[in-house]
Amino acid sequence: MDKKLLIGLGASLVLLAGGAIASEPEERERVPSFEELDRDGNGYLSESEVSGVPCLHDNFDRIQPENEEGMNRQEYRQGVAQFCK
Ligand SMILES: [Ca+2]
Repeated sequence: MDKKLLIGLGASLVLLAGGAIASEPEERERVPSFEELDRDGNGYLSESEVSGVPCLHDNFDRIQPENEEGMNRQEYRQGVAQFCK
């Protein structure tokens, strides 16, 4: 088997695996709790702390945290209700 064919097969497998992950509904709907996300425990979620939650991270500016440290518990709840459906 030549190298190009092997590379092509490998790329197809990666695409297939990616599609399987993207269509997994449980992964998309589960949003970690405030406590899980607040890694440094300062009571605010920074942009980097929500980086694993696209619905919050992508809308970080729209959720508009009042505090420079990030969004507080109430802003987190509103953000989840509004953007993580
Ligand atoms: Ca924090």
